[in-house]
Amino acid sequence: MPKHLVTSALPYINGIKHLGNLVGSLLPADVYARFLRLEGEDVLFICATDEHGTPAELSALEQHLSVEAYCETMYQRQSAVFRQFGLSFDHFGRTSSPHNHELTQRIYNSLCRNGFIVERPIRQVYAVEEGRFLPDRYIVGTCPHCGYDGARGDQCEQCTALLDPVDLLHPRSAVSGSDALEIRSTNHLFLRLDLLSDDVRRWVESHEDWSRLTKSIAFKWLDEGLRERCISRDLHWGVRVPREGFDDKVFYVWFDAPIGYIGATKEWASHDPARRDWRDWWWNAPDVRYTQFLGKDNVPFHTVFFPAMLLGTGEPWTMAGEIKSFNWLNYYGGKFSTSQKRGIFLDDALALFDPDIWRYFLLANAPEADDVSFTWEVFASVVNKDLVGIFGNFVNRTLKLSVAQFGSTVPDGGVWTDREAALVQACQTVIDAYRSHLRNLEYRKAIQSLRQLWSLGNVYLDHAAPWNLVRTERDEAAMVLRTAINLIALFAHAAEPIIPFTSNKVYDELNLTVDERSSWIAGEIDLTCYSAGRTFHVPEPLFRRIDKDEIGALAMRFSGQAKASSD
Ligand code: B3M
Ligand code: ZN
Repeated sequence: MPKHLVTSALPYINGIKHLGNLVGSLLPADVYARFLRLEGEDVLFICATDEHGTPAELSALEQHLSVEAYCETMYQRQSAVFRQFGLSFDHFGRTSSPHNHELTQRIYNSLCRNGFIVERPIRQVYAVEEGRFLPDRYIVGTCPHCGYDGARGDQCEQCTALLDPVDLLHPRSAVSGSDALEIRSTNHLFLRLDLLSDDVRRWVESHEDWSRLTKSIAFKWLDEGLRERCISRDLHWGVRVPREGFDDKVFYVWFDAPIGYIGATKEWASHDPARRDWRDWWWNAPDVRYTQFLGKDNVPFHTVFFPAMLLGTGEPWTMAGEIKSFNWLNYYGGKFSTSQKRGIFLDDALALFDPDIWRYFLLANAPEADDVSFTWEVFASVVNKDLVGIFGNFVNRTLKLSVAQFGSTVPDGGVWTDREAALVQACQTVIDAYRSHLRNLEYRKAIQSLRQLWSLGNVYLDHAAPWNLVRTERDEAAMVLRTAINLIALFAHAAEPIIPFTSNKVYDELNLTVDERSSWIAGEIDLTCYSAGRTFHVPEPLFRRIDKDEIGALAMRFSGQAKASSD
């Protein structure tokens, strides 16, 4: 039986992430990990903060913190938010961990030994007063295209033109403001992607089953021809380059970030060395099936750059079997942006609605085939229709009627009819489809199936009409309600990978035993196991309706941020 390694793209450390980050990798990875665990598979779900690079240094500078202190604070905040969303990482690590530093240097050394690293001089901007080379983003000046005077050396945020620092008019250091800048030559390291191109292509071609999005981006890069890529930077914050003359340099953040998947696994294993070995997952481990989740901007790094690094070592590293990539979730047509604070951020989202509301909505609208635009209207309509109208309503009407007629124990009496046998059949068909969608990483289809399953409950009740039967056929009414209560448990189990908090609430209300709680929908469906005489509570409505006024208020409240995008 294969073991499943699951990773989500590593959220960058600067700032609380937004809904786009959540639906673009973290949440689908969590649902998959939860699903596989429920299916009884051996799963390791790994994530970490991606901490190196210029943006972290610049954010720390802005907040007058050392970069270490800044990253520590943000790591704690990100971990807390992800926990509140129910992301069930086996380990949430940090790319700044010693494990990652060591692995990064080790992989670099192997690449060096195999002749895939070359040292070349490049011309860089040097800040005379600070006595250091400045990365592109550390240089600001006036954009030659639009005249914006805060343009960065890599890109103008106003007109989005890609820039070279030498293009800027009146360039100055973003750190000190000093304009005493010179162009000087300094040596850097390059990874010979050109030499690794054939190996990478062969590897990509061996994965015919990848999605169109993943494959098209990979081949676009390969077809354009891979060129050697600079993997060192003139920074202090990062993984030291173990090479003479490189004391003031660190590795490029995209060099050590993907190694962070391995580093975080190593850290996880170090917490229980008697029972865990990171090599079981990453080194010479043909029984591992590795699935990566990421947004489309990260595809080139996961289909070309990271694989090239691993292949270049000539060592038996585990490589991705499946790469599930996502398009963008936009905010009213514009991009969510951490740097521009546009869109809905995860801490605000949690203050507004329960995590399950977001989890369900985001997966129902996952940007799988295309970019998707978030609007409060669509959000409210999904919540009101599916969660309030279908699942919540079924639970509520079933338990309320049952209590009113038979008290708060599962009613006794009556025998099954063809209607119940047909119900089991129908549920079975939908559940089979649901499980196969989850296994195939088709989230929208999975949610459609879940919704369809829940609907079977309401259809059953409408058809059997126990509110009429209670007057004439009390035994049959009891049997119908008992069956419906069993359906509630079944529905909650099925929904667990998607809305785990709600499922657990339902388990509580139905007083499920420890064993019953951990049961899953893989076996044959049994709508009799929750038997007569057991006690339950009627929960508060599981979800609340979002009305027009509230939608208006939300759209208003977040419109400032949406508007800021266009100025
Ligand atoms: N940190 C990209 C991002 O934050 C990134 C992913 C790294 S995965 C190894 O958009
Ligand atoms: Zn510009």
